[in-house]
Amino acid sequence: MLIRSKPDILPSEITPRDVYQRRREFLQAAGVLTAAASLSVASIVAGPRVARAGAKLPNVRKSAFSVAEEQTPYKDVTTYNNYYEFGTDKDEPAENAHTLKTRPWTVAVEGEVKKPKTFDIDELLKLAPLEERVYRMRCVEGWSMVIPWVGYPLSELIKRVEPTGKAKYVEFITLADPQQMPGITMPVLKWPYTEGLRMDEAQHPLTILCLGLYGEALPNQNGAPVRVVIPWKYGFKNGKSVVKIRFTERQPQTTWNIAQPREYGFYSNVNPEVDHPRWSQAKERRIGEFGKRPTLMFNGYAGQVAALYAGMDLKKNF
Ligand SMILES: Nc1nc2c(c(=O)[nH]1)N[C@H]1C(S)=C(S)[C@@H](COP(=O)(O)O)O[C@H]1N2
Ligand SMILES: [Mo]
Repeated sequence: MLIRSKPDILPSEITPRDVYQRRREFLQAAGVLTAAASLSVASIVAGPRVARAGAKLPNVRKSAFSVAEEQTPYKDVTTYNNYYEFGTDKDEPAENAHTLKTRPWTVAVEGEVKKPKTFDIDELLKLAPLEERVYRMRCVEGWSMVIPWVGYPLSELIKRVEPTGKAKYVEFITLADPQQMPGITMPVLKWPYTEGLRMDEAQHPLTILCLGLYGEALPNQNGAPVRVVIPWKYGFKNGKSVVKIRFTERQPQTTWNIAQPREYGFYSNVNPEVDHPRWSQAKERRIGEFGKRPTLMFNGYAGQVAALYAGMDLKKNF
């Protein structure tokens, strides 16, 4: 995500990765990297390899909602992150998020519900069968990944708290603890980071409460221990390290909309026809690939979600 004081952050953020990828591809093409040498050269170029610390999640079943595209390597998924509470550079969350304490952890579900309840994280892990959901993810900055998330439909949680007739929206409030999160001391965003969905979006079967990736508990930098994932919307809608879920009658405020209302709307559906005021959204760079590919309407999920927006002007409701 971009802040006004750093208007050129987009190309400068993407460039170091391009350099790394190109160099690696070049070395491979030139035959310089044998299977054995490739690891060590890659780690010199890219820094130390990431330890896989996440506990394996039990009984994860496959889901028909997964896409069959090539998955972004674990290393990229866990070292190229946006998590401003741990710093605004892509590599900072992986470096800094070890200070996040993910136990004990609770998620308070409140507002327009008949059965408000505070869920313990270990209860959430067992609330519904865990599924692997391989989703395309698209950041508003112009890059994308394919990530095998683990979770279950958010609707599983929603139905247990029984929303009232007044519930029209769901607000997600994430952790904001300066003791654990060095980035909170920087006034780059209004903390806590909050996001929101309309009820029908929140109940859509693609929307998941996410507890892991690559078959393991979520790494801290990816939003441990629990986040939301909504694959047809820009990355910033996918709030990390959620501590509160509130059902509301009025459309909730969202962090990026507060920061830059002209640039980040409430809906934030991936839409190649609505440019960001400062750059085109027509194409994206899949992390690990050369060149760019066209961005698809609703990130390729139009068949499943377009009906949610029938009759809406998506240029106005961006
Ligand atoms: N709490 C919180 N959630 C957040 C963010 C953040 O800075 N803080 N960044 C968002 C943005 S801009 C993106 S692209 C995704 C990145 O998720 P990933 O690092 O797991 O790929 O997280 C989103 N959720
Ligand atoms: Mo993003």
